Amino acid sequence: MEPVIPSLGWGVLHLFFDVDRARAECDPNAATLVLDAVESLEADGHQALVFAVLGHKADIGVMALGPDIARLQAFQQELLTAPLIPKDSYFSLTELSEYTTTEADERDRLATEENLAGEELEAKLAVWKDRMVHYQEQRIHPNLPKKKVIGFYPMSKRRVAPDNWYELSFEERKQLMAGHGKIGRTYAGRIVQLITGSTGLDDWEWGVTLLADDPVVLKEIVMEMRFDVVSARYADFGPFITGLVLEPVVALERVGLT
Ligand code: 76R
Repeated sequence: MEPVIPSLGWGVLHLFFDVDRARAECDPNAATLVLDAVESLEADGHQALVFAVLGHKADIGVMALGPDIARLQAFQQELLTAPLIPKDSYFSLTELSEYTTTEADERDRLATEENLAGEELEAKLAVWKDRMVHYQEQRIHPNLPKKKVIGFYPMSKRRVAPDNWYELSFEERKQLMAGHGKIGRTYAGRIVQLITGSTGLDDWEWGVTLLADDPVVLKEIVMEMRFDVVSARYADFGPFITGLVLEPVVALERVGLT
């Protein structure tokens, strides 16, 4: 199978299934088919999170990501050999944001907000640069942490006058996104967010994946961002789905696949 490697970023598939109970009952290998597919995907340098979905939007979800989208498609197909009925899906790519703070922005902030200059400023800037290298690498090639809950929803920026995000100047958008980033950073350590781009690839412009140990934090961050102008005025949201991230074998057991 010939690999298809995006020139920037990794492919991300969010897959949602119901269990086909009739087939599952007479298939003694039901769980093994899924477990083997996950194991071989991971052996090929990709990652997968398996989660039991809360509510009846689906029974089980799998978030799979990695460098080769042909490999992800093969994985998607392998899962269908198990007694699973596809319910929904989302395809996106990891990306860097064009609004990421630049070195010049941070230098400016250190000088004006923290009143730093000379060596002191340079030292702080060097620490920031190190952190940014790591941050950007994590956005493009994320290493998904094991948290207890996952939240996923697609979103777009609004394009309806007078609230057309795409008609704002880059400076206006960057300034608004700085406010968004500031709120986001107050959640450091409590939430891991992965914003993946899907403009032209799937029905919305981004997939938002949130991982946390406490489901309250998922609710809090989304609520707080609703009051921030970027979300309040310029964002539209698709359906939300929440799940319990578990060891694959446990997640499968919870939905009746053994
Ligand atoms: O300052 C920086 O350099 C990075 C700041 C940053 C960018 C550029 C950032 C920080 N985000 C960025 C881009 Mn975000 N984010 C969302 C949602 O529910 C909602 O209202 C919105 C869904 C959440 C919860 C969230 C969380 N962010 C984006 C973009 C791309 C916009 C574009 O390109 O036009 C979207 C769609 C988006 C949406 N954001 C943060 C967070 C959190 C927690 C942070 C801070 C954490 C961190 O810095 O790692």
